[in-house]
Amino acid sequence: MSRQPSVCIVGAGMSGILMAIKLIKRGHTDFRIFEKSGKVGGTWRENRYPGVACDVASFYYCYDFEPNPDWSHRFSPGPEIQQYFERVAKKYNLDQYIQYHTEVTSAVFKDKQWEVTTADGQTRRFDIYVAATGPLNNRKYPDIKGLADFQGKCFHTADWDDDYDLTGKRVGLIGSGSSGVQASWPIAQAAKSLSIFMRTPQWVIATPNPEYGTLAIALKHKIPLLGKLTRWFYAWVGEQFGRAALFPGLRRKYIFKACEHSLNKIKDEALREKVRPTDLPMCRRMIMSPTYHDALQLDNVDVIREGIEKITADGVLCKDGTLHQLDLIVLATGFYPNAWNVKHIVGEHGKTIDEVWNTDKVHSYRSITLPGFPNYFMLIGPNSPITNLSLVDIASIGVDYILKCMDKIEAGEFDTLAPTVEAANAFNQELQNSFDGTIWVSGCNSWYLDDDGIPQTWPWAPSRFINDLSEPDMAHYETV
Ligand code: N01
Repeated sequence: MSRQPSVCIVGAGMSGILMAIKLIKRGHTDFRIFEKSGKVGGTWRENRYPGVACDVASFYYCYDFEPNPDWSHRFSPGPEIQQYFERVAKKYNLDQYIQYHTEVTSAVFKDKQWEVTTADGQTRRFDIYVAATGPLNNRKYPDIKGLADFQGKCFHTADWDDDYDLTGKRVGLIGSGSSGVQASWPIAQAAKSLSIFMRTPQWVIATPNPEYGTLAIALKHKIPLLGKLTRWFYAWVGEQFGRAALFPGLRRKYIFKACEHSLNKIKDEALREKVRPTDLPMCRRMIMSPTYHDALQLDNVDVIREGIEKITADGVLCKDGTLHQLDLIVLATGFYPNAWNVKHIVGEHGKTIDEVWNTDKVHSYRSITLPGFPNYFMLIGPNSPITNLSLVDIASIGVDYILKCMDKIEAGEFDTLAPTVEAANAFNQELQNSFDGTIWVSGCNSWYLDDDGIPQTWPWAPSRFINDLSEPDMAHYETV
């Protein structure tokens, strides 16, 4: 291939935008981004529920080459994060490369290229396919009897109705993971009442979320090193959390203590015990919230642990026979992980990724490539270190890896590459054998675990991810 390989990027969220910018920075313009919606931002465009924020500090949850001295809080609100990605996309003129309202309906590997068909019926060919669709974009709706019978309003946290006025409303919130926890305080503040239907309590650290004053912001503008130091500091904090999840020790003990300390913010013992998790902190996603424990103690908030029997026209009927009459039901019931639109991606042997994963479980080679799918790359793919590294870092490391593969293609070393089955199997075998001692297998149920109870995370330190993806190991690849 004596020309720049053409690149198809699917998704204009945090990782798709990053891929595009790094291509541009390298002088590469032969690429297209397909985005199913009308805006960039991905997660932050979709998740607009009240209270949405990132549990990674803002100075760390942004691109290192596009620092933002203007972050308003340690954990800035979701709309501010969305504005950041919109601003960066605008700065790099990404609109000219993005095809909005265009869903990819199939991608078939043929004659050393990806034949990509979109919902508008068009088909184009690309040398490289980058799935930048994120690990959590497929909403999970609860399988509760009668949900469709409810006569009030009902929506998922990722489909928040911005026009719905909460004032004076009786709101039911099903789910108490990160989304439900974050939404509790602002809903309780605005609504008449909030009934939280909590099936499994989760540990929540009451992390303070200070606002950065004008002086702090001005200083960060004047001395960019301050922003960099803040970023490094939060990267270090993140690493401590990551290590605590991997093996027992002081870090883990400290986090357990912080969780217990946070729970003790609930003064009423009965309420405290009602929401006390029975599993270990970090086994499920650790939740950070400065307001959750306060929200639970508000007079208009009720925590219901009785279990849902069914939903009726008027509200939620619990197993103890109580009918909770509601105007709105918010489904904070999460997402299906690894929904990569994989039903429509057909590799060189004529099988879709979905078929391959149904036979061999969800797997990858080092989270980024897949045997039988040449020049196919996943950003934040299966088993990425989503629990011990910022997603921005994971995406960035992945993008750099893809660019290194592209360098080799451009240098004429080969046209296509795909990991060998042996290399992927060896990686996955080692991965599955390495979870002993990690917190994720300490006995809880979470979206981290696959159907066999194997975590879909990274069992090693982030340094191994950085190292494993620092350079494509060509001994593990088949090339054409
Ligand atoms: O979803 P979840 P989420 N009846 O899967 C409950 C990221 N995120 O949207 O545990 C009753 O964690 C379910 O109960 P149970 C982050 O990675 C990040 O909150 O299955 N309840 C659980 O309580 C996070 O981990 C941020 O018993 C039902 C809840 O719904 C991931 O997204 C913010 C039920 C689902 O919790 C997902 O978080 C938001 C049923 N039938 C999200 N079905 C930040 O960065 C489900 N539930 C801060």
